[in-house]
Amino acid sequence: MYTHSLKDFDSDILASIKREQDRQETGLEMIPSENFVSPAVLQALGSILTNKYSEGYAGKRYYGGCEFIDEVETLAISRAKQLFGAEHVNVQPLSGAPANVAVYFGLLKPGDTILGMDLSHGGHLTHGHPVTYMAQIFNFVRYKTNAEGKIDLDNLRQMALDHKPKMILVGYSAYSREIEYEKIKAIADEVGAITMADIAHIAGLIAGGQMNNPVPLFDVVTTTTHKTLRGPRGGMIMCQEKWAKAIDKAVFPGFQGGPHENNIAAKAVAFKEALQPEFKDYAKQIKKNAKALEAVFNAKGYQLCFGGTDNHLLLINVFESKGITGKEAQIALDKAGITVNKNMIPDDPRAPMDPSGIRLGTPALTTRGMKEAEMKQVGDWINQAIINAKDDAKLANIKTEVKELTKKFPLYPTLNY
Ligand code: DSN
Repeated sequence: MYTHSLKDFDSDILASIKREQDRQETGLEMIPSENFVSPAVLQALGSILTNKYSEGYAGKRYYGGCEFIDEVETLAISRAKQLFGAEHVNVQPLSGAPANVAVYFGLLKPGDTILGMDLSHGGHLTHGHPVTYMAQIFNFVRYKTNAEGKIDLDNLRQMALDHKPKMILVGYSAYSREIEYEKIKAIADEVGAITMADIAHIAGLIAGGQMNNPVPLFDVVTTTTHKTLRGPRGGMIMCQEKWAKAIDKAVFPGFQGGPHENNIAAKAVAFKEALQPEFKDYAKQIKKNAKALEAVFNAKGYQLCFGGTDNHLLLINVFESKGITGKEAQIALDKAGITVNKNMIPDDPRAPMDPSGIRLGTPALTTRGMKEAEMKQVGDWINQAIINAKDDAKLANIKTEVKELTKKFPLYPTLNY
């Protein structure tokens, strides 16, 4: 029936894929939520599993012909349980935002109060930002970090006592410090709140044993699978057995339709990779590399939000440090072949589309095999690009040097479309 390949049939899309592959190969990817999946994950993702409808769960599907799909999904679940020590896992969420929304609807009622972190202090849009529809349905109250850049647990406790939330939510997308789950659980227990952690950014560091794991302690934990966990773009919910039915019902039929089983197969492959001993070394190196960058930026007079990093990322106030906005820094770094993202800093006086900060991290460069020595060089290039942001010739020179470095760390040498 079908004989045409992408190459034969759609040269336009193939050309775009190749250009993007070249961009990934020859640049430095430092957006902390991005990573590079293995060829094995790509293979599962591009498999014929995409052809199959399978609403429901293993053994209880609405369609026939699901016996092999059941094998795939069951394996993904058991590997995730082993990786995080979870009682119950749902691997169907299409990504992190739908996973969070399913949890809110599964465990709460409209109007219930959720205590979550303010976006500019490192939280996430889906943790109650007023622009989201969730904020029209649930009553989000937002806590912040203190002047030292730490989560002020006394203040969090006082807010919990004042607002009596049904849920306390931790886990962040721009916060660079460790989280004290036991202490947060104790506060939640005092007010009878459900505990939820969104570990999307740090799931790989937790799986690799390099950060505290909330899964055995918290009621419910959501994650994406494509960040430090290095799997395909997708989501997952882990919870205590007592919430299993409510969570599964919320994901399907409450919120989603047919699961993307090719994606679930790719998650299973990534979980198997994360269960290998070498994944621990990877997670360790992510942190070492972030520390190496922290040292460079400290030495060069940059203001690091939250005082530095315990994980894979740094949030840098470039506006205060070097008089350049986050947007200007992002553009300059793009020209130098280094990809980061502009980002709000805590209580940012500037606008979200042109904020004071940039956010950068080490998961993707660590996947390529880069270590502390390369981070020293990369930190230096970032500083050079920022202080020479208007000098296109200098930025082009950095880009040439960046390209030379990337040749020593090939990304997909065997991948050929
Ligand atoms: N967009 C992701 C990030 O970059 O952190 C979070 O959803």
